[in-house]
Amino acid sequence: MALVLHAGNTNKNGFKALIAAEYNGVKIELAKNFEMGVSNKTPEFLKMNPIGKVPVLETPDGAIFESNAIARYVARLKDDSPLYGSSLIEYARIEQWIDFSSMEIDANIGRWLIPRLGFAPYVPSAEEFAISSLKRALNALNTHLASNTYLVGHSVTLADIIMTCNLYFGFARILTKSFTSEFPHVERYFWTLVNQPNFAKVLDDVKQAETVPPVQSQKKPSQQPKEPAKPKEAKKEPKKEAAPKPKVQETVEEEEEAPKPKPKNPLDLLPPSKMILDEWKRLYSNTKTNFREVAIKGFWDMYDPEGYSLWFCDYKYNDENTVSFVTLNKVSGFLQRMDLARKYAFGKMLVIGSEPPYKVKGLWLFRGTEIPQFVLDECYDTELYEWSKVDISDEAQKERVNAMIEDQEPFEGEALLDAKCFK
Ligand SMILES: N[C@@H](CCC(=O)N[C@@H](CS)C(=O)NCC(=O)O)C(=O)O
Repeated sequence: MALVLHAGNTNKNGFKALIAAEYNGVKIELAKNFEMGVSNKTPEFLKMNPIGKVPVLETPDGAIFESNAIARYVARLKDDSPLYGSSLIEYARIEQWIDFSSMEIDANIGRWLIPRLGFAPYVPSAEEFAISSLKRALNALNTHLASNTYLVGHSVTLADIIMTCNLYFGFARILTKSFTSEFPHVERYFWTLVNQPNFAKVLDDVKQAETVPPVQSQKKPSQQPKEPAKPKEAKKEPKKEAAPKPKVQETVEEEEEAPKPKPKNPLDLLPPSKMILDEWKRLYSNTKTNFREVAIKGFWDMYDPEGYSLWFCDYKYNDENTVSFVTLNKVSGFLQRMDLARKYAFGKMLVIGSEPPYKVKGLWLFRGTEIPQFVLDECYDTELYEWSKVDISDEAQKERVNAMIEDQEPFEGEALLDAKCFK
């Protein structure tokens, strides 16, 4: 018998097991035609979970309820799965972060959100307490993530899966950008993880809440949806191979609209430029010798200050770059997230220093005379850097551009740990 998960396909508690299954190559089917408030009230369902809550996982050995327990089961289905760590201390730390994420993060997000949606009494002093408890927890998480890419060890574990699912619910519903910007390492962690392929197969199109939901009048028990309402698609049978891509739109059913034509990027509407970005990228990649004479000279011959701009960026939190691979991962994550600007940008990122703390400095060439708005809006890493426009009438600044393009070492008197190129 296959594993069958009973839950609607917007249930972040169900996502925990689905993501763990992607990592472990385990097949989980979603219960057919599951309908919240109906399917979980049947006598058959109550035999699996006497309080009728979802998710429930049916296994060949019987049912399991409680989403963390279900996710643990899936994580352990594969022998030696890295999701569960490789030593007693790692195992304990994974459990530590699972509990922290459930009790300190998820519970406080719920205490803030649920009364606002009218599903519990709204008490301002209780809300204040929930927010301050959540901030206290996020602050601790932020400090941990300043020098760790993952919660435990050097790869994704079940703790990251559960933490990310809980943050996902918060980010999607109530944790607006102005709230999360106080926790830049949590933001980096969250966006990096939701973009990992095994997460992205389950969590589709993650969008951060733009506003804190207004306080609604309290609903009667019968009106209370116990699980996020499903988008229309949820009633369809899940696809066989892949977990269905859920959406976090919970309390309001959305009408499905015909796909609108993709709006043109405003940068495509700029007057044509004599500089062809791809030509520069080709010249950069193909120049193997005489880099100064060929590539750098070629760059300035091509450069069009009316159609493009050059920017220096400086990481604001260099003091926290105490671990080399974490620093390198941060920079790689930034470059990954800049993928959306590939047609409009070229960049060099230098990780500087022979010992910690490492400095991260970069040079970016953007189409247009400003940093494109969609880059500022969609690539949150841009906020982690101080940006200054290169003044090309200043020879010293031009020389700094050359040194960065060339990976000149020493750079500003220091060795380079690494130089990464975005092209
Ligand atoms: N601690 C449980 C929470 C489960 C839970 O609250 N499920 C909600 C949907 S997200 C539910 O089934 N509510 C139905 C009800 O309360 O009757 C878990 O992690 O599985």
